Amino acid sequence: MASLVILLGDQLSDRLPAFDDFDLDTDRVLMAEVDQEARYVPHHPQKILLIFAAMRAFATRLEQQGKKVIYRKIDSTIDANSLEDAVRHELERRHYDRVILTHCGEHRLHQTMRRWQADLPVDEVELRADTRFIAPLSFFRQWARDRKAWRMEYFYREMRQRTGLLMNADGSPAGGQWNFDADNRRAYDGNTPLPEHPGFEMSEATRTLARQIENRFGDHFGTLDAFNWPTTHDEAERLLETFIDEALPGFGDFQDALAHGQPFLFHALISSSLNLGLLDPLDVCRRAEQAYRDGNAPLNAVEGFIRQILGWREYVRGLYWQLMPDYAERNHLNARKTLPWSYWGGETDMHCIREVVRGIEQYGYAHHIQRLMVTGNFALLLGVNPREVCEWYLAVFVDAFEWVELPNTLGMALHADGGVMGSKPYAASGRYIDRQGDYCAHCTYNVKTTSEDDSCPFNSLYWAFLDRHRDRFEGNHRMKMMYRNWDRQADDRRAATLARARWVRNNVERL
Ligand code: FAD
Ligand code: DLZ
Ligand code: SF4
Repeated sequence: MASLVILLGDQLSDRLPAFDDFDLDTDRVLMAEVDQEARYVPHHPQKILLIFAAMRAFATRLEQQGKKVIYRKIDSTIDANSLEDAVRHELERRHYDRVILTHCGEHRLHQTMRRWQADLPVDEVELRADTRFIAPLSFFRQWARDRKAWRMEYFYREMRQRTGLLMNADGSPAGGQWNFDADNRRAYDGNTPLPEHPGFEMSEATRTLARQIENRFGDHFGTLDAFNWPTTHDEAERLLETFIDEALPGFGDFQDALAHGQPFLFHALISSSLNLGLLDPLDVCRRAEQAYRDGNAPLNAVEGFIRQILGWREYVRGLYWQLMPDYAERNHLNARKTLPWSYWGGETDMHCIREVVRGIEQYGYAHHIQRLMVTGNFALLLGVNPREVCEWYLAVFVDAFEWVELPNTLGMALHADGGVMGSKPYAASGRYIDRQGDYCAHCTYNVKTTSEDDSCPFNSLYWAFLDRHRDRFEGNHRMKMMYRNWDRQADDRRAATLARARWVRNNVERL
């Protein structure tokens, strides 16, 4: 029985069940760099380079294990625009009894693959689980079925119990508390030394690939010059090790910080490695826990870090597969505006937007608070249509795959799911951004005022957002205080705020 195992660019793990019964004599692996996957949104050139370089390195690793790999490079002479073309071409070239797939990370491709059983000239198409997650999809499904309201915090507690991570022998959480979120909100003090991230040397072959990508996808937003993402399991391991030794102790305190000229702060930069399969999430969590048990990192840092992976990352994946495809269509706040040009690098005087977008252009990266409270918050307050915002997030980050991008963008940042991801929108004025760091000190806008010509655009937009959606949010007990503050203001002051917000919304390209 000859099998053809299809491996996608974000499935680079040899521990997948797709390899369980791999026969070195008869079976083959197919990997293909294809235009369609690189173009269905205009992916950042660093994302394309990362995926292709990692795929090539992984193919070599499989060959070293004795597996036969058919690898289609992007400049291959075979006319294969899509993954389906590449599979079909191989099935026409050689006889196989069976095609083996791994559950992919996106509904679009999942639907296509489900059709392959009927469409492809092969007897059997078998879809196997993606076991690179800590919670199987069936676990989330059961968990979700048992409750009316889903909250990450409760899912996370079950995951802690299930894995034993940061648990005492008596079943209580380490430190007597499940969550140290309140200890994760300091602005960066400028004194705590910042970690140094390892540099990854590009091979000559990767340099050549970079030039090809430049030529082929040069019209996509983003530059390649500062590319420094791990493309192999060993490099990802080095990145993780450095993070745990140097940055994890500061991760807790400064998790929500924003600092001018510092795109990485104490963040791990491991999301692309996790999502591609170069790191294993449970192993990452265990390593962080060990740092706490050894007295090398404080609990607020380790719990905060583990919560992101064991909690948020697993939760959004479960939620995505539970709610797709309808989830992608949601637009609870009826947001219709188009994305400002500044998100694609267009000129703006808003320092926070400029700084975050410049970081994305250079690295294909922004940390969580930049994504949520700067670019996400601004799109939410402006009322930009979720589809456009989601496409932007999917395109510009090296770690973006729809299973993780969509719930974070549509749900967490835009509240377009009506409160599935979060019980209240993450709407904030410029005061929040000012409190978390020094962006505002570098800005021509005045973060202290609301309705002047030079007032921070976030300020008036924030109040106008509350005003516009009063019917939806006034009854939310977590937002009562905000409405009280708004209602307490004098009528003429509120009118001036709304007038400024109207101007901002109508003149976004002039900000
Ligand atoms: P750290 O801050 O060091 O965190 C460690 C790890 O925790 C991350 O590598 C990641 O795997 C996990 N994690 C943290 N927060 C989340 C979260 N909210 N959801 C899922 N996992 C999380 N993450 C992606 O991997 N891909 C995306 O496309 C993506 N899109 C996002 C869009 C928006 C609007 C927002 C608000 C967040 C998004 N995130 C996404 C989550 C998070 O911002 C990134 O995982 C993180 O910034 C990656 O950098 P890091 O590895 O330095 O993370
Ligand atoms: C994102 C991406 C890109 C840019 N290119 C490829 C590719 O050429 N071949 C491939 O197998 N996968 C690629 N990917 C990753 C897929 O788009 C990804 O597997 C799906 O979006 C599901 O997560
Ligand atoms: Fe951003 Fe407003 Fe601060 Fe300027 S003043 S950096 S626009 S929050």
